[in-house]
Formats: sequence, C-alpha cells, structure tokens
Amino acid sequence: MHTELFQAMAQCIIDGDAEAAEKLANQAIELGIDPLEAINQGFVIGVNHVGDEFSCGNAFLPELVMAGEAMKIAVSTLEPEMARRGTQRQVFGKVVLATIHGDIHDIGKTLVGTMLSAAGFKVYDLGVDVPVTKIIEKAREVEADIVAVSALLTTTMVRQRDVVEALDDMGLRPRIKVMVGGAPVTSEWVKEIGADGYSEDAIGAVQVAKQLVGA
Ligand code: B1M
Repeated sequence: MHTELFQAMAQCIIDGDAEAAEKLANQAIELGIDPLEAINQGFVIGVNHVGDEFSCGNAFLPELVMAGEAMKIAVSTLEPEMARRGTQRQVFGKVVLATIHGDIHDIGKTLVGTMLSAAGFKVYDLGVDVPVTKIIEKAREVEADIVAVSALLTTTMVRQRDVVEALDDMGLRPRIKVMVGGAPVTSEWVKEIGADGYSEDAIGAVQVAKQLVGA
C-alpha cells in the first residue's frame, strides 16, 4: 500500500541520507503507518542491502557508517510513536559494549554498536578505555545477554581474556556470552581465551550476536 514510501525509506539508508530518513520517518507518523512496519519494510531493507554490499566488497566503510547513522536517526524518530502506540520493536537481546581499558580506538566499536542497535539489539555502549570491572558491573546491572569487547592494540587485546575470566569466576557464564573483535583479533585468539564469538567487521558482529542469542 505504501510501497513507494517504503522504497524511499530503503533508498535513503542506502544513500546514507540522515535528513531524508528523519523526514520520511515523520511522514510515516503523519500518515498513521505503524512505525514497526516502516522500520521493517522500509529502513531495514536499506541497511541490510548496504550490509550485504559491504560484505562482498561493493560498499566501503563510509557508506556503512552513513547508512548506520541514517538508520539510527530513522529509528530514534519513530521510537516515541512506537512507545505511544505501545508497539515494541523486537529486541533480540542486551549487549554491553566497550573498548577495553588502555585502548582509545572507538571508530570500529561505535560502528559495531550502531549496527547492533539498527539490527534490534539494546546496546549499552560504555565508550573507550573501560576497565574490566566496569564492564562486568554494567553487564550484571542490565542483565546483559552479550558482553562485546573491542581492542585495536595487541597490548590491550590481552585484556579481552580478563573479561572472559572475570565472568567465569563470577559464575556468569555461559549465561552471558562474550563476543570480541578488533583488528588484531583472530579466531585462534578467540579459541585461546575461550570467548563465545568473534567477527572481523560490524556486519559479521550482528550475525554472530544473533547466533549467540539464538535469534
Ligand atoms: Co591507532 N593503532 N594508535 N590510533 N590506529 C592502530 C590500531 C595500528 C594498527 C596502526 C599501525 O601501527 N598500523 C596500531 C596498533 C599496532 C598493534 O598493536 N598491533 C596503532 C597504534 C600503535 C596506536 C598508538 C599506540 C599510537 C601511538 O600513540 N604511538 C595509539 C594508541 C592509543 C591508545 O589506544 N591507547 C593510537 C592512537 C590512535 C588514534 C587516537 C590516533 C586513532 C583512533 C581514533 C579513534 O578511534 N577515535 C588511531 C587510528 C585511527 C588507528 C588506525 C589507523 C585505524 C583504526 C580504525 O578506526 N579503523 C589503526 C590502523 C588500522 O587499523 N588500519 C590504528 C577503522 C575501523 C572501522 O576499523 O577499528 O578495525 P576497526 O573496527 C572494525 C573491525 O576491527 C571490527 O569491526 C569494525 C568495523 O568493521 N571490530 C569489531 C572492531 N571492534 C569490534 C568488536 C566486535 C566485533 C568486531 O565485537 C565485540
């Protein structure tokens, strides 16, 4: 029924046009369209497309970042209407995300957070240079399903192991899964430290997170 509008929504995400995303989201509200329908039949189609293009090397980081930002604006514009109507977007799970202590690289971590939010996870992004204790504390507070730890330096990557061990020591695993990532992280490293999942990029992180929560 609103095919053209939904197509425009997908397209504005593909174009990374946050302004258009906000405008179209408001238009959907004015037309009385269910916000969830607008997200799933419009905006999500666009972000999935960009993700697929990125995975096969046809799109690059700036496109991914811009699509993620536009998606965030669309969702946040529609959220109050969802709350008003009492419709709840499916939430796959809660993720506590951080760049580990000693490391201030945040571009990749933030991108992972944006993509996880866009895909339907509730993300608590603690920022950069976050001590292990603070990550665990937050995970307990919000009853996280996943703790996601980014590290870009070989010297800080070792602290991902501390997160796994701390959760083990506190008996919080296997309920809370640990996902790690960052340029120096490899699947061998993941096995060595006993983490539950790893991804090379933000799109992969969404797939891994979904697997970890059984979605
Ligand atoms: Co730094 N730095 N840096 N740096 N920096 C690297 C990482 C480095 C590889 C550069 C190099 O030497 N070639 C090198 C690390 C060497 C090593 O340890 N092996 C390095 C170094 C040495 C340093 C300093 C020590 C330099 C110095 O001061 N002497 C210093 C450390 C500061 C600190 O953290 N304590 C430092 C500082 C900085 C800046 C502040 C200048 C800046 C960061 C700005 C910021 O983040 N706000 C910076 C940058 C920009 C880089 C490079 C050039 C780019 C990183 C980036 O943003 N990439 C980087 C070289 C490189 O990686 N090519 C480098 C883009 C981003 C989208 O990718 O972060 O890899 P990435 O994230 C990807 C994936 O890794 C994955 O998905 C993301 C999206 O696809 N991913 C996850 C990331 N986290 C994930 C989590 C997941 C799953 C997937 O689940 C939890």
